[in-house]
Formats: sequence, C-alpha cells, structure tokens
Amino acid sequence: MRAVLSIGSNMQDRVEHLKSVFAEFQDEIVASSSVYSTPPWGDTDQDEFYNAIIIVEVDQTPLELLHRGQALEKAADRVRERHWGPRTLDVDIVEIEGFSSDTQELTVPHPHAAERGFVLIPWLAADVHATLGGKPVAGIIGNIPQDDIAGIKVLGRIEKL
Ligand code: A4P
Ligand code: MG
Repeated sequence: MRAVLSIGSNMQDRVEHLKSVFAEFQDEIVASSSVYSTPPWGDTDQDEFYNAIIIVEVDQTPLELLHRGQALEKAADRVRERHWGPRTLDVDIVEIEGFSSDTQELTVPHPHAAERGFVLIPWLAADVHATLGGKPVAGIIGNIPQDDIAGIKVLGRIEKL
C-alpha cells in the first residue's frame, strides 16, 4: 500500500523529531521532500513548524499505518494541549492510493490537505505527478492564498540539517 504522510514539528528539536519518522520508515520510503519551514496555519499564535512529506510503500493496513505514526508521536512525548496547537511531532496520513475512509479515527484523504500549503508544496516537491481527490496538486496549490505560500521556505534535505 502506497501512502503519503505529512509530518510536522514546532516544539523542541524539530529536526530530531522529523528524523525519527524518516528512521522508522527508512526501508519503506519511496520518495520524500526536503524539510520546509512553514508559518503556523490555523492557530497562528505559535512557533514556526518544520514540515516534510514522506511517501511510503508499506505492507500494512491503513489503521496499522496510523497506529505506527501515533507510536512515533508518543515516542516524541507529544502532549496534546489544543487543537491545531503546538506539538513535538504530528504524523498525518494525507492520502492512501486506492483507499478512502471517513471515520473519526481515520479520514483519508485528509480533509484539510487541499487548504494547506505546508502539505501541498512539499508533496509536489516529492512527487510532481501528485494528485489529491483526482486533481493535480500542482493545480490545487494555485487556489491557496499567496500570503499562505509566501512564508514557506525550503531548508534542505533532512540528512543535511
Ligand atoms: N485522524 C483522522 N484522520 C487522520 C489522518 N488522516 N491522519 C485522527 C492522522 N490522524 C487522523 O489527531 C486527532 C485524531 O485524528 C487522531 O486520534 C486520529 O485517529 P491529533 O493529531 O491528535 O489531533 P489534532 O492536533 O487536534 O488535529 P490534527 O488534525 O492532527 O491537527 P492538524 O489538522 O494536523 O493540524 N501549521 C503548519 N505550518 N504546519 C503544521 O504541521 N499542523 C497543525 C496541526 C496546525 N497548523 C500547522 C501544522
Ligand atoms: Mg495529527
């Protein structure tokens, strides 16, 4: 099963938290983006995030993959203070090829992906042919306000940070 993961951190050592996800999936990553510095979206009263996209090919069910991401969040001592608030590590499933789900536990494609430059810009960098809900990500980016895109900056490949 091929899945697109959006990972983010804006607390403590952001690079180290993102590295824990790259390490977990090291043998299953088929493509990945650089790490981006991104202004906080949704709840803007918090520090800048570091975000990246990892595309994985895993021999697991969607829920098993979700739980694997949650175990990484737990290992990063993630405390959930407020919705859309600061976090040591967030691992979200953006999309799973040939699969959709609309439960509280797992909503795929991720309901906010189309509004989020911090997801779409790294995703396009990892896969120029990426599509979300059948539409090219390259086109969806054109609908995001320029102000939201302007603050998104590439920092470099994770192994160089
Ligand atoms: N869940 C349902 N669908 C999914 C999915 N596709 N992937 C459930 C992952 N989890 C999914 O998640 C709450 C529940 O969502 C889980 O129990 C899981 O079963 P959470 O991460 O604990 O909750 P949250 O933080 O309140 O919500 P969420 O949705 O993770 O937050 P977001 O929407 O991801 O927003 N700005 C920038 N620049 N960069 C960021 O990375 N992240 C957020 C967090 C806000 N602003 C940001 C960033
Ligand atoms: Mg999450």
